[in-house]
Amino acid sequence: MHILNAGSHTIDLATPCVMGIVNVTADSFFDGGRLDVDAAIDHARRMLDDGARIIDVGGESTRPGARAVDAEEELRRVLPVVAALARDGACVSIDTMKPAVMRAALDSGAAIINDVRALQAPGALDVAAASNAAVCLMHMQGEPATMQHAPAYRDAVTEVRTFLARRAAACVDAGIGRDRIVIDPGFGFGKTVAHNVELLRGLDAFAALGYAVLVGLSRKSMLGAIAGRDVDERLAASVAAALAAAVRGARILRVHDVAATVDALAVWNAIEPWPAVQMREQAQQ
Ligand code: 7PJ
Repeated sequence: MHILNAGSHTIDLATPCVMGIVNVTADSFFDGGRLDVDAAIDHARRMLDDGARIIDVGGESTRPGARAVDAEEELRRVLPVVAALARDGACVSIDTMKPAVMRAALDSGAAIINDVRALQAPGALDVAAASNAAVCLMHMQGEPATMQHAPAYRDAVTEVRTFLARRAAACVDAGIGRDRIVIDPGFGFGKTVAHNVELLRGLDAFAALGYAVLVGLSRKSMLGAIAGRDVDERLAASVAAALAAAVRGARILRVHDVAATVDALAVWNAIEPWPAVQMREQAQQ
């Protein structure tokens, strides 16, 4: 089975799919974000036309040094966007660390909780368990404000994989089925360029855990470091990274550039088989 169950949506992950990023923020690192709700909705609808399977809506930037936003302000930004897209029938993911925002977004029709803190905030796991939404558990070393100061691992792949396996097990213990769980190594979240490369090269070890793997590499600074490009010149590098991840078993690609990524996947799809990643079935719990 290669299925992700997310609220009323059943997402076929036999081939990789694309999650389009919509930032309703003032200070996101690439597209600057859009505080204008209508512009954010239009942008998301274009991504859906371009082939995005999921739209990830965020109202608080997690980039290093970004300003924190309180729950009320975050909700004011994201809820109208979540509600409009959910009304369209889109599969909407809410990118937040706050349980109150998770709950309100689910009430407005979100089908996936995407949490860079892997549901470790008090109450977050309970919100997810009380719903039928899917969850994306991401690894981060440290805190957004300081995570890039001195990231250190003995063995990045082993440490990150162990953390994600533990968080996924906590979800299963709380009653969240494996068919609702997504794991993500968290590229750029408390990692040097060398750590990120190591994690991407070792991505099959994450896929082998039996949960759907999501990666977010789009326009990130590691690609700037490798290609020597500013953020607005990282399209080709981002598409290459997305393909490299998909070949190693990633099944959800979180990107800004939906059309280009969908095209690249279509070409690969026509030529090469995707690795048969083993998603564990519920019966095996
Ligand atoms: C990620 C994310 C990521 C998941 C951001 C950016 C920075 N959520 N939210 N994975 N990155 N799951 O958009 O580059 O890598 S915010």
